[in-house]
Amino acid sequence: MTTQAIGTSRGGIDAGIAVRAYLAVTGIVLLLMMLFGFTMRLAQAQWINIEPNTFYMILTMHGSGMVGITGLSGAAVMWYFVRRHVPVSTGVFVANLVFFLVGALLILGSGFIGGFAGAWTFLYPLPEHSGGLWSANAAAFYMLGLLVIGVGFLLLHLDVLRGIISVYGGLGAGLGAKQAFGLAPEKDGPPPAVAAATMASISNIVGIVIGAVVLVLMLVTLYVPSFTFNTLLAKNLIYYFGHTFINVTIYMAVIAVYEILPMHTHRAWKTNRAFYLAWVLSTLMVLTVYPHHLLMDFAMPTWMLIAGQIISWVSGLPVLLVTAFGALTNVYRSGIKWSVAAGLVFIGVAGWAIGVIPAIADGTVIVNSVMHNTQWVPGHFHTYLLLGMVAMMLGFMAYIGGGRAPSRLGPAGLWTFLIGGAIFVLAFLAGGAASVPRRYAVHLPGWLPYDRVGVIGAGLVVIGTSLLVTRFFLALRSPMSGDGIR
Ligand code: HEM
Ligand SMILES: [Cu+2]
Repeated sequence: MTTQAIGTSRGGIDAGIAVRAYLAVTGIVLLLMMLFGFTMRLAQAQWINIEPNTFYMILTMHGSGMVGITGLSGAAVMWYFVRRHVPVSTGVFVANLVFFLVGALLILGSGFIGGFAGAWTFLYPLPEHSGGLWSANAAAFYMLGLLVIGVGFLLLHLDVLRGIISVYGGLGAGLGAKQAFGLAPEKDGPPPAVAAATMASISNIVGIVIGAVVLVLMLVTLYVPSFTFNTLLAKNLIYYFGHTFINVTIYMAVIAVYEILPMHTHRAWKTNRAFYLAWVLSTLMVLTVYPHHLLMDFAMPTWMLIAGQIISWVSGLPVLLVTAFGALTNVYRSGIKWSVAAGLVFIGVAGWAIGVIPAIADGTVIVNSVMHNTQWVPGHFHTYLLLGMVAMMLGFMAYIGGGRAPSRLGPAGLWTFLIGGAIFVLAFLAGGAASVPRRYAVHLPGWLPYDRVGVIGAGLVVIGTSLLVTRFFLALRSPMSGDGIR
């Protein structure tokens, strides 16, 4: 692979160590958050007993922790690969990790010490009205934690865009806009990592700024109760931010697919006009699709809901299609030698594609009015996040730290993760189809069979992920293997 990328350490922190630090933090936080999820599933299955207050606190910590850690690890994938093409600052990259850790501590403190349980979506005015369960300070710590994490990501994405502009001359060129519209030869387009990083950074910058606006307003309402603002506006701003941030985690992680599969097939990833067009379109659509979270809000302007529904059907699709098709054609008859890394990123594409189908169904008004707030929703998003995004990211982790780890650990981890993951998400989807509500601490007897199958799947996911993370940590002991980053 390319050695000595453009941004290679100019004194100061070594980029290889920084990426490994990101992944080490990811391994630990991911497993911790999975254990939180496992605990919730055990409680719903009535195999353990926890207070509802504690359940909702754990739900809040799991939701924000998972969204945060997929963001962080997605950023590691993006930065590692985009850095081969454009100059980026290792200092900013490390600063983002520090901001993340500080924010994560604030958030964990708000939950485990302050009892904050307003869900990761902190829907206004819930944080302010805890019914005595948590204080204004606890809610403030939570929101400050999100703000601090947002600042880190903002700096990182700005730095990535600065690097892209310095090499390609503009954001349109970074996306391959001319290629998308047939105005320039396909072969002169940016590499896939650059197009994806441009899209991800533009979207996340807009989303984070909007998120910061609503967080600051809500912080004021905590201490100045006479200050209020429109709840529907707040919900729009929050879901704009939340939808964008979580979607961008996938758009960053997918870069691992574009880079790792070709190393195994010895075929370059084909970037044609459709590829660039897909990335241009999703940059536009990710900004307009969030109203699918508000389909049951009758006070929303109808045209926005209709737009949200239609764009939901098409917004994820272009990039998904070019990626799935690209992955299949890259692998087909290539004589690929599968490794754990290649297997995981391939599973990631499949998990993403499969998970989007029930998501699109739910983004449709008539389906949403039945499935809204059932476990259908965690069913679809765990499919494309766990079996999609996290699988791609674990593939990246295996690629960075694969080399000299014991050989059995990887395949055993991969299969346990895959089988467990499938059982786990199917249990959610089946529960949703049977109208089991989401976000309920206490389940009725008729719902328990779904929950119990879910526990088994979740347990296997935790075991499989532990094996893969252990493999990564064991590989850290040996000198950095030939991934060309030093
Ligand atoms: C072992 C793996 C995992 C387990 C056992 C697990 C378990 C759970 C459970 C039980 C819930 C609550 C479902 C309900 O509403 O009834 C939940 C919600 C959620 N999970 Fe996971 N999960 C896992 C992995 C992930 C991953 C990888 C992500 C990635 C982002 C994630 C993000 C979320 C989010 C955003 C929520 C919604 C929280 C809310 O409703 O406010 N989870 N999870
Ligand atoms: Cu959404």
